[in-house]
Amino acid sequence: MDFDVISVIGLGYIGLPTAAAFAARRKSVIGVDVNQYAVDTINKGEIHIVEPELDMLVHAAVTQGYLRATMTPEAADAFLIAVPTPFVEGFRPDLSYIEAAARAIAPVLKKGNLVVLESTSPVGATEQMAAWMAELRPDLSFPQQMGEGSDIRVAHCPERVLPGHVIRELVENDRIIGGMTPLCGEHARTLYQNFVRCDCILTDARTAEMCKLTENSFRDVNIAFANELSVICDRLDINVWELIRLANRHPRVSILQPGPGVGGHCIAVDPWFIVDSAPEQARLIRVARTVNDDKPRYVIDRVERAAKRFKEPVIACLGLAFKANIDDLRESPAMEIAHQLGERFAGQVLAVEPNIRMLPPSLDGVVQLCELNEALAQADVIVVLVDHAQFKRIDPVRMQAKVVIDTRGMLSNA
Ligand code: SAJ
Repeated sequence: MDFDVISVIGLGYIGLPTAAAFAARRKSVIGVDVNQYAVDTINKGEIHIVEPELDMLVHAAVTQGYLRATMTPEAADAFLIAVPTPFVEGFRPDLSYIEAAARAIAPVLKKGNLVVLESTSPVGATEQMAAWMAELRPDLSFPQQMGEGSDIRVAHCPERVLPGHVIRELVENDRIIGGMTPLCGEHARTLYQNFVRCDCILTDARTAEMCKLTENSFRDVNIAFANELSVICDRLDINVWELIRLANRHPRVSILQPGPGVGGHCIAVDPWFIVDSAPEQARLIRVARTVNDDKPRYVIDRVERAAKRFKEPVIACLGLAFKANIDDLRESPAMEIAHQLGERFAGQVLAVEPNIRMLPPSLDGVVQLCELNEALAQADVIVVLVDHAQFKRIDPVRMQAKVVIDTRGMLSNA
């Protein structure tokens, strides 16, 4: 089986690097996105998102003619769907982007095509995607109807890359590939072996879906353990960072780091897909989500208590991104904390975020974006929300006369 033309649907944080990775292997790649700005930017050889090294890859792919973007799907040998899967009211998964993508490519599908769902999805989503395509193309057979003899092959291959390290991890991470039939899996493996240097391991689609959710839930539960420890240690007057360092000297203990909460589009979302599909059974996973979601409120309470010592306290929030050394503010606990503090202490809250040039609309007029030096000079209370590299270089002397609330253990772990 040959995959000469590959179409990637969804040119965001996952789709665009993946499209560029295939293009770098001299495959002809058609990127499809509903966002006109993204399509135009990519066709100029530029990028609309921030990810190290991606700009060079996309520039090369476009100028050498291996990658082009469009808003309308076209015929290809393989289709990869990398669209968002957020949740809606009641933490229920929202498959509407997958449905829209499946319906958009259905008209251009032809016998022998492979369709791979990359989006992190609840169990059963790949089968559902195949059903949507089958509904629109009664002239073609799909695996749920014809098994190994189907015209169209369908598989799930969840993305597993870490933002900030996407280009390296795309190539170096193992891939879990869940075919709707074993042959579907084998076709998908052949496709990914174009650029994946590590193992492509085959399973069925439902196990692959659950595997991705399990990975992120495992991390969420473990961060919740660290966050709960940090609250217990505050109560018992113990330095949680030292405690974790000591406990981790045990050969079978490896505790993660507490923080102001869990952000991003993945770890704070995916566990809910498991809870939604098995609400009675997923008790620990649900509680972990709640523990992590409660952490920003706990931080705000601490800041409010600390601020009581001052008549008109100036509060500096260090960091707005959802984790260190990135510019991504999506679902960031730091944003939530800065926002609530800004409303509570109007005109007195400064925010330092070296990775952005202007505040997002939700914080505009609520807090004041300022340089690190100015914030350190003016603040009575300093709240470390993100351990960006720039903050780690702060001379501790500059914080001595301040009240410091360090949610990341930046000072204790220095
Ligand atoms: N965090 C802590 N303490 C820790 C580690 C992380 O509070 O010890 C917080 C971070 O500050 C951040 C959040 O958790 O707010 C998530 O950050 P992360 O670095 O753990 O993960 P993401 O969301 O950037 O990427 C995760 C990764 N999954 C796992 O490591 C199991 C990545 O491999 C996935 O591809 C990605 O989710 C995804 O797209 O699903």
